Order: sequence, then structure tokens, then C-alpha cells
Amino acid sequence: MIIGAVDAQIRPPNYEESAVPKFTLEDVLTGPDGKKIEQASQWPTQRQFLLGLFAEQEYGTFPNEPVHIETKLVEEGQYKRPSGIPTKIRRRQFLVTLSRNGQSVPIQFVVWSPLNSTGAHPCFLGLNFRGNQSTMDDPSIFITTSWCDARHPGVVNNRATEASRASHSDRWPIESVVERGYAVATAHYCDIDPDFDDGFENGVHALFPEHRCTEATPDRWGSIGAWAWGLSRLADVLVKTDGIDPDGLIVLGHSRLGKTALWAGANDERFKIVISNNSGCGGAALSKRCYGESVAAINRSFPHWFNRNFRKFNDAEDQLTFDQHQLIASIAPRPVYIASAIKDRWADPLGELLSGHYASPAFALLGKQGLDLNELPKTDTSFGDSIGYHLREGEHDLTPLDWTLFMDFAKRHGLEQQ
Ligand code: GTR
Repeated sequence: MIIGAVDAQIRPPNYEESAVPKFTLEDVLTGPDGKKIEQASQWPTQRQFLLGLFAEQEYGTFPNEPVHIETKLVEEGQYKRPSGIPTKIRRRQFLVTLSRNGQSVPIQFVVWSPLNSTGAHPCFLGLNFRGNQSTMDDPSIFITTSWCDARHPGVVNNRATEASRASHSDRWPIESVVERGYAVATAHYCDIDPDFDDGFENGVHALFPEHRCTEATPDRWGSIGAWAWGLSRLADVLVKTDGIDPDGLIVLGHSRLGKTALWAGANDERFKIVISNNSGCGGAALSKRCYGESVAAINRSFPHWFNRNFRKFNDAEDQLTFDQHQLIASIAPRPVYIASAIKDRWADPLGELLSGHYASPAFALLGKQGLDLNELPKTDTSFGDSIGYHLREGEHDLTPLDWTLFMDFAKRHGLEQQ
């Protein structure tokens, strides 16, 4: 293989609406026999069909066997601002150990909730990119010991140092979320599976060596599958955590972790609301639009995110027999929120919106209203009903405004402090 020649074939990203190819999307209500379902009672079977498509062709199947989960509370306290001012936030740090077949994977898990509260709080659960210590300016938070991307601040030899503390606190406005009566829970995604291509040897893949994605078994889980499965294990912990409403779990994620939140939320119905922030290709965005990041670009840069079957669609989006609107539909009737940013063209804001639009018939069948928009709306405002959408001003990021609109959406759908 001549690498240069292969590279030369990579299509440059398309940013022109006029160059979006003509394409047909499968109807979200059409089943494997080509017939459209018409009754709400047929939805559970249709949903399984849709989930099966994504498991087989894109994210990979999960292992069926359970793992042993041990949860230890290792630290608890009241969060004090760097100035020393105490807040009304209770911080709990757990060590969650997943084990199977003599192997184990430790996950540091932090949960913040309103201090001195006897209520049960709905909880936002999302993975973070840089370790729990990066999410808040709080010296009590343990520094991740997992592999970290060397490009992130405060990372030396792929390990986080003290200098990484609070480096992503702008993405985690914990005080204002807890003030509104929500709990927030997070773990470093690389605790679950380090984000590099190692042939699926490390992280939680190591607990299931018989379920590895290989050339002979191209349908098995990749790293997004592993992270999503990990979110479900953290949900196993949260539903038993005092002060957390087990019927109030909201899964959210940004970018690759937005793709992950969608896949986790689609599969695990304990997530009562699912939030995708700027998830783009392989997340909320329609692949067939070929706008911004393409299937080939994502598979070549991140060969470990999806399963091997998904590579069939490199530079061949027209061969896809499914698209991401069916993933959004598979969440129905649970509310789902899609957030885009106007300058995040790589993630295709219109493609993200249209996924919600074309998922809407599934919600309608179940008596819910989805998203009736089909063009980009004015910025910084929420639209839609059971499928929510906003287009934020600015770049690819997760900001306090995004969080405010997510909390408003959760409240509109009945998730607030009981
Ligand atoms: C990019 C990738 C996107 C998005 C992003 C991220 O490089 O192309 O699909 O996932 O990374 O997760 O930050």
C-alpha cells in the first residue's frame, strides 16, 4: 500500500450546502421487512431493530456478560471556593472497580450534590476529557492516573500533573448546576478506555478478551462502545447512591463524548434524558450529508472509536443503509436534546438539527412532539419539544449557556428536585 496515494484520496471536507449530495434517508418507522409500523405497541421491536443496526454496523456490540462492581466512598467533603468561601455543595469521591476474570479496571468517580439535603436529586452524568481534577478548582479532587492526551495542559508523559487542575472548569459550571437542585457526576473517559488505538487490549476491553473487535469479528465494540458501556456501569452506581433520584438520570457529553452519550442513552433506558453537545459525525450529524467531518476522516484519525464494519462506509456514505436520525429516534419517547455551535462547521450544525427533525415521526407515534425545524434557527435559543435543539454562538465547546439550556429542558420534562 502506498500511504501517500491513499492520503491523496482523502476527500477535503465539504463546507458548501450546494455540494451536499442528494440522498434518501430511511424512515425511522420502517422495519426490517420494509413495512412502516403504525402502532405504538410495535415500537419496542422497532427500537431493538434500530439499536441492532448501530451495534452491528457502527459502534459495535456490547459484551453480554456482567462484571462485578465494587464501589468505595474514598473521600467526602464540602466544596470550598479557592478563596476559602464554603459553598452549599457536597462532594463525594468514589472508587468504582469493575472486575471480571481476574482483571480489574478502577474508575475515579466524583458526585456533587446539594449540601445538607434530604431530597433525591436528578443527576447529570457525563464523562470528562482530562480527569476529574480538571473539572473544578478544588485541591481535594484526586488527579487522574490514567493515560491523558499529551496536548492537554498540565500533561507530562501522558500523565496529568497538578498543573492540569481546573483546566476544563469552564465546561463544568458545577456551582450553578447544583444551585438549581441538580447533582452532577463525572469520571475521566480514559479511566474506562484510554483514547488511543491499541487493538482493544486495555481499559474495559481487557475485561472481555473474548469480545474483541478483530477482522474476524468486525461487529464488536470499539472505544465509543466501551465509554458508553462504562456510563451504564456508572448509572449502576448512581441508582444506589443516596441523595440521587434513580429515575432522574440525565446523560450528557460533548463532542466524542456526545457521540458516547447518545449511544449510552439509546441503549440504557435508565437515562431519562439524553443530551448531545456538538457531537457531529458519528453522533447527531447525518453522515449522508457529507458536510464537515466525513466517515473516512473520522475512521482514519480514530480507527478505534467505531467497529471495523463502519470502515465499509469510508468515502461511501451513499452505501449507508441507515443514518444518525435513527439513533435519535431509538431514544423515543424519552426526551433528547441536540446542541450545536454556529462556528462548529466540522460537526455540521444543520446535519445535527436534521437528525432531530427526521427522528420526529418516532416521537409522534408515541404521542410526543419532536422537532419541527428544518433550517438553522436564531442562536442561543431553545426550540423543539421532546427533541430539543439550540444553536449556540461561537465555537466547538461546552459552555455555561449550553448547561443553562440543558437544565431548562430537564425542568420542562419534569426532572427537577423532588
Ligand atoms: C475531533 C473529531 C470530532 C470530535 C472531536 C472531539 O478531532 O474529529 O469528531 O469528536 O475530535 O471529540 O473533541
